[in-house]
Amino acid sequence: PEIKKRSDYQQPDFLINHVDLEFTLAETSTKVICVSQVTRNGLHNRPLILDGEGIELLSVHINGIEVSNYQQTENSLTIDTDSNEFELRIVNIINPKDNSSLEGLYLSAGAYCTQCEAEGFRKITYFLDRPDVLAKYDVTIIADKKNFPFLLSNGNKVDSGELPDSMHWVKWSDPFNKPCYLFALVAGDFDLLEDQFVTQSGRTIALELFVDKGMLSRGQHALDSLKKAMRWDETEFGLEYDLDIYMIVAVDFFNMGAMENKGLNVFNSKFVLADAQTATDEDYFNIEAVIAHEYFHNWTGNRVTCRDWFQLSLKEGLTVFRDQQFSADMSSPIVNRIQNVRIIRERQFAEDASTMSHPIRPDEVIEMNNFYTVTVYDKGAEVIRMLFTLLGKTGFLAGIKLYFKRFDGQAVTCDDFVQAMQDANDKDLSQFRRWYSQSGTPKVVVTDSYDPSAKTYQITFEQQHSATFDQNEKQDLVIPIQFSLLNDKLELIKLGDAKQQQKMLELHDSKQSLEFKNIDSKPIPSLLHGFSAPVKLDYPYSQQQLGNVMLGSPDEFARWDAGQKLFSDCIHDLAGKTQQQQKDSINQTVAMFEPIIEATDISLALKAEILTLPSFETLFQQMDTVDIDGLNQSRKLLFKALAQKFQNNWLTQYSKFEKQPYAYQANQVEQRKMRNLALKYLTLSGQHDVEQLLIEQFNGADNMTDSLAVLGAAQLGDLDLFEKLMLLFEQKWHNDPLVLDKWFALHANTERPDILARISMLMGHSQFTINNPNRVRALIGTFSFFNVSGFHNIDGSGYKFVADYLIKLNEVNPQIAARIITPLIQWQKVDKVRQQLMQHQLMRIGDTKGLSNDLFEKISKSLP
Ligand code: B3K
Ligand code: ZN
Repeated sequence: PEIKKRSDYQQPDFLINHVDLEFTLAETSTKVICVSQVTRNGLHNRPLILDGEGIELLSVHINGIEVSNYQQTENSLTIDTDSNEFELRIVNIINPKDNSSLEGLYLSAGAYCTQCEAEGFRKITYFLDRPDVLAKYDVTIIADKKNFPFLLSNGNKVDSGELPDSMHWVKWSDPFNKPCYLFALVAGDFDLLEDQFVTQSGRTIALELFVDKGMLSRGQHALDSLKKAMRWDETEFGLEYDLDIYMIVAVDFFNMGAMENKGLNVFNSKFVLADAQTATDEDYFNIEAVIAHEYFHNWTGNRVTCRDWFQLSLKEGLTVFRDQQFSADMSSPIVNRIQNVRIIRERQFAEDASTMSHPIRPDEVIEMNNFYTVTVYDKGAEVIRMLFTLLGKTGFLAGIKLYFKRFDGQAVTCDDFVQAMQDANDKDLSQFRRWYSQSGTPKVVVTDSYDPSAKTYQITFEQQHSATFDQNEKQDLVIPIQFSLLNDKLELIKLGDAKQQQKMLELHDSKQSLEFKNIDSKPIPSLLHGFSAPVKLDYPYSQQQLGNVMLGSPDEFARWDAGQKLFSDCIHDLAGKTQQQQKDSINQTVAMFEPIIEATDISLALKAEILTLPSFETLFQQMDTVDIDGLNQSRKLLFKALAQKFQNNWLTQYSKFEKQPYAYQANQVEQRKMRNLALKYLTLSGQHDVEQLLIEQFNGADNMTDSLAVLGAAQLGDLDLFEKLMLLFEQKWHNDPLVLDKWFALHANTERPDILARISMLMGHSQFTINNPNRVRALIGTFSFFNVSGFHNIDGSGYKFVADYLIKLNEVNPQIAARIITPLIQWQKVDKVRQQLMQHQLMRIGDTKGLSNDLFEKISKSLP
């Protein structure tokens, strides 16, 4: 397969400014007529080369005259013409029914829908499938009226009519220029939830949410979220919606979360449907976030789009940043920030440590779908956040304003974005731009010294960069570091002349020092407030100092982070110790958390976060080489000790809050969070009456959060009750695939010797199908990402199991296969025996006949 390089970018040879599409929908042979108004771009006589994949071509006309002197290859159509301006008419057939890749036009449980980003439009018709070709679209859809009463596309409905044989048609017109990746078509029978939104300038927007029949009552939260997002974008960014109608369709078969097609978002039903019985607090949260994310794309992505796919972070990093800010405003900023950071530390650091390491703006790509990554999205958002920190909110918004003024309606680059930020603020961002081109996780090493006689304190920050799999040479970056200093009474030391208590250092040299005068005793630094940069921080904290930061830092993030470090240090230090030493060390750490349980100066939500152990994945990323079994064991030891030491406190926390009928509401959410954390600890503490508690909560729960928490706790405690409750759960929900996914995932994540047999059996469940990404992610994805003991079984059976499955999935849905292979290519930190076992399986997959580009790219990079 061909490697595409960012540096090879060329303007398109031709432009298309108007497209007239007509679809006659039929399951195995949908007819597509595409009439494009084409103009030659610049002075040249190169032919027109269109992209296309899996298309049956019927005819080509230029200016009404049929032509036959074209050349077809497996994925292109070359047409030679002298005209500089012409109408191109292409008629072709596609087969939505057999399209299991869920890219292009496909069937999702009987409904037609499309997914064109990144390069799926070429599966619909021959076209210039690249984001810098912007056109206006008129779309006519023809289908049987009974099965497909709703025929939808982008923009406004402009006409419709009846046809013989109970067929009908609808015509849509989108007044905005767009690249073809934002094209969408949906046809089906749905329940429709309708509402309105009045914009800040007084325009009324029709809001329409399409869901599966019978699911209407589960759509309200999504619709409410949409209205909140629309208002927030007006008040925070001054951005108003631009069409008269905004449609969202929820479908069951979908490769990702959702898609921001202009005026017609298509969503994975998981990110739309919710009610108390079937969705958890986390689901409610995610729905609000994804609805907002797609809505925010209307400006950051659609009105201003990417020039080429290497620039993906232009829209994704920025839009993730925007949805994070929105979520923070809608609920608890600190809990949100912690969640963002968890993703970076668990997944983005892992990606950067692996053979898939790439900058947020990649330089080389084989399959674009492989670059919808935590690096491009979440590290991309961290880079935007650093701009926000460096420029301040006012400066940042001035940059955004200039960006839209300059580039509205255009397809641009990450550099264009940074330039707008630079010009609006008159700040030189040339060194900052390296964040776009450099991969890897920087390390910031902090050292300090105190001179008691001179009463001066010096603190030194040094940035260190190691080579990554994709890049050897590294340069110094601009790293904003927010911090403060505490004295031994945990009071804040004033920094600088103003009464400033928090300082921001812009670290741009490899090493920078700051000196503070009139300091009475050696301060404790509280570092990287709010996770002000996506780096690993290294300061030789003593346990006591960490305890002090956890209790006394003015920054809630730093407090949480200090607690996490106390836990991680303890876990990592257990290796190689005698049992007695382990016990002592654990007791010492655990005791430090006593004041947190009693604390009244933090929210319940933050308290629950502080009392949650770092995940296995986070701990994994803190090491250069990992003893998998040892780490897993050590984490469990500490978990159990926390459970036992605070047994009574957990019971108090568990019983303290009065139960209210379920509502997705901040105070209820945090109470449930604490209660269910306490339930976990209680279960783990081995108290004999905990089963009673679990059964009572399971039977009494009026919501999915509380029911699922019982299952999670019973699983963690390795109780027999787990199996019994799982059975009851399955009986109750076997007709509800979205709920059943939670059940599949719980099974897949269980530590048991016969886990593979269990998963194989579940693959035969009537609700399981390899064709539905949600099912596959729940069962196979959960196993490979999270079932540490099963996946990493030293006999290699876990790796083989996943490999076998990926070989099958490669044929059905390469995109999903390439996602699930992630844990298998992250062999760099595990022991040599496992490394070999993993690589062996990678080679087996690599040898598969008909290997997709998606898997090829990841495997070929990851083999030595
Ligand atoms: N832009 C889409 C992602 C498309 C992924 C293509 N493999 C969703 C989003 O980021 O909003
Ligand atoms: Zn996005």
